[in-house]
Amino acid sequence: MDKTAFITGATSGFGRAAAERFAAAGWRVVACGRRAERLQALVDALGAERVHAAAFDVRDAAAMASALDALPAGFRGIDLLLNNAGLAQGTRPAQEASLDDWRTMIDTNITALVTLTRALLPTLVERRGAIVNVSSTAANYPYTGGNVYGGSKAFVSQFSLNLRADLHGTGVRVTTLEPGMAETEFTVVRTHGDQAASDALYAGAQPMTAADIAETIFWIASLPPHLNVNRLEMMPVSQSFAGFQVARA
Ligand code: NDP
Ligand code: 8X3
Repeated sequence: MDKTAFITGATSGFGRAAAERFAAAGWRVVACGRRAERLQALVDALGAERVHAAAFDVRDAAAMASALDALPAGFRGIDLLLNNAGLAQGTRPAQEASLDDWRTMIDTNITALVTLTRALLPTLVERRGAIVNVSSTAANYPYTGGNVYGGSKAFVSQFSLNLRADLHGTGVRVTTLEPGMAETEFTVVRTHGDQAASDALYAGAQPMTAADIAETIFWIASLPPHLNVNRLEMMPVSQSFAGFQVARA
């Protein structure tokens, strides 16, 4: 196996599970995130020949550029970009939400994602690689308190489909993955550190796991090169749809 995956958000949740899955299958992995000690733990567990740690904040364009410049020779030919780093911040309705939270989501989920994608596109085109962008069911179904998070993920989904159009004929594959409820650090981050709220949300719900998502991403990346999954929405069996709300006078 002579392939390299560039995985953002590899310190936790989907990204860490994906780093482990791809490394186990013999891929080289560029593992990104801010928590350098967690990236080092991945290197220690999976081997420096398999994993390169790139610690930077995806919102910092200069730090991103430096990390790309500093990639070792064996990790420069990117075959898969997994745009996974992202977050929700807050659950309050828009009229009560924090503008700082909104800006953090836009900077991370949108601006950083397009910045990194633009930087790696020449390599991906050269190598007829693949892009998997992690969106969300929140891109497709509005819910109270979803506001900018849902909007940012709708951007990710639509950007992915438009990338597909622009990359027509290059052989580069693009997928938008739209998961529903999965237990990771997502809700602890969303609630600014409320572990009890996170535990309560997932209790008894049999949510998807990070390993479920990683396996799906690995499947997408391992399909024959003439196949493209455009968008893939997934949920745990325990989750489905609810109706519209009605305000009564
Ligand atoms: P986690 O909180 O477990 O992981 C998020 C990852 O994103 C971490 O590795 C974190 O790294 C990284 N990250 C966040 N902000 C930054 C930043 N500014 N710079 C660099 N890295 C950053 O959550 P998930 O694994 O669940 O989330 C992964 C993706 O999946 C997100 O885009 C999320 O929106 C999406 N998603 C999650 C669902 C869920 O139910 N869990 C469902 C649908 C989509 P670090 O903090 O070390 O920088
Ligand atoms: C995460 C799923 O429903 O919390 O993207 O928005 S949800």
